[in-house]
Amino acid sequence: MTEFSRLEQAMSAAASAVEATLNSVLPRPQGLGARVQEAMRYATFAGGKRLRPFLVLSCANLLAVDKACALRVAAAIEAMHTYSLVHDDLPCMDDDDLRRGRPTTHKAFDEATAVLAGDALLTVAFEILSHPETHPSAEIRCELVRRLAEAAGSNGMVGGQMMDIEAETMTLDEATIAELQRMKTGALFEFCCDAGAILGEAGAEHRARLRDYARQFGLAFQISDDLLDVISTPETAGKAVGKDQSQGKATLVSAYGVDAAQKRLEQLARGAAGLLEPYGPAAADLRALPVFLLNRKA
Ligand code: GRG
Repeated sequence: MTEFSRLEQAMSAAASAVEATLNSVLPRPQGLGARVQEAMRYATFAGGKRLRPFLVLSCANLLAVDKACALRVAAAIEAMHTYSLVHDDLPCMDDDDLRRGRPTTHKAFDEATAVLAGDALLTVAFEILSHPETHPSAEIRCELVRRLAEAAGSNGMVGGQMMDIEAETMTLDEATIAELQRMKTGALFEFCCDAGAILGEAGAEHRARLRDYARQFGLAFQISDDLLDVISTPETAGKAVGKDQSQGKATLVSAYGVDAAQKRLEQLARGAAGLLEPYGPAAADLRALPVFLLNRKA
C-alpha cells in the first residue's frame, strides 16, 4: 500500500469516527427551535474533508491520548470550522451559493437561519470542550477553551477575515498576506495540533514542534486552496472558483504567480513533513498529509 492510500484510509476512518461523535453531540432537532438545529446538521453533515479533526486525532495519537477525548475535541473544531464556512458564504461576506458540493446553508434555509446556525455551531464548540467528558482535568479543559477562543477570535480567524475584507481595496505585501492567512486559516490548524499536545500534557519541545508543523501546514494548505481557486472547476472543487481574482483578494498566488506559488507550496509541504521526522513511523500519516496537498482536487 502506498503512503497516500494509507493516508486516505486513515482520513476516511477519522472522518467516520468524528461524524459519529458530531452526530451524538449536536442537538437533535426538536421543538420551536428545530429549524436552526436542522440547519446546523445540514451544514455539518455535508461531506467535508474533516482535515482539522484528522490533525487533532493524529497529534493526539502521537502522544497516546485517549481516543474518546480526542474525538470530542475533533468534533468541537469541526463545529467551529463549519460555522466559519456558513458565515463566510453569507451574502454580506463571500456571497456563495455552493459549498461542499451543495447549496450553501442560507440558500437551503434562509439568511437569518444561517446566521443563527453559525452562531450555534460556534457556541456548541465551547460547550463540547468544557464538558467533563472531554477531559477529567478542568485545567486542561480550560486551556482548550482558551486556545480555541484565541485561535477563532479577533487575533485569529475573525481578525484574518476582517483583514481579508479590507484587503479587497488595498495592495498588501507578501508578508502581510502571509500573516492574514496565518490568522484566517492557519490559527485553527495550529489549535488542532496544539490540542493534541494539550490533551497529551506534552512538554514544550513537542508543543513547539507540532506548532511549527501546523504553521507550515496551514500556509501550504492556504496556497493549495488559492491554487484551486485559479485552476479548478466548481464541479471538482464543490464550491465556486475564480472568485479571488474577481474580488481582488490578496493571495500568495496573486502575489507570486501560479508557478512560484506551486514551488512555495512544495517547499512548505516538505518542510512541514520534515519537522516530524523525530516521531518516526508513528507520524507517517502526518508527514504524508502536507505532501498530499500538492495534488489535492477539492
Ligand atoms: C466568517 C468568521 C468567519 C471566518 C471565515 C475560514 C474562513 C474565515 C473562510 C472560509 C473561506 C475560505 C475558502 C478560506 C480558505 C481556507 C478554507 C478554510 C477552506 C475550506 O476548508 P476545507 O477545504 O473545507 O478544509 P471542507 O469543506 O473540506 O471542510
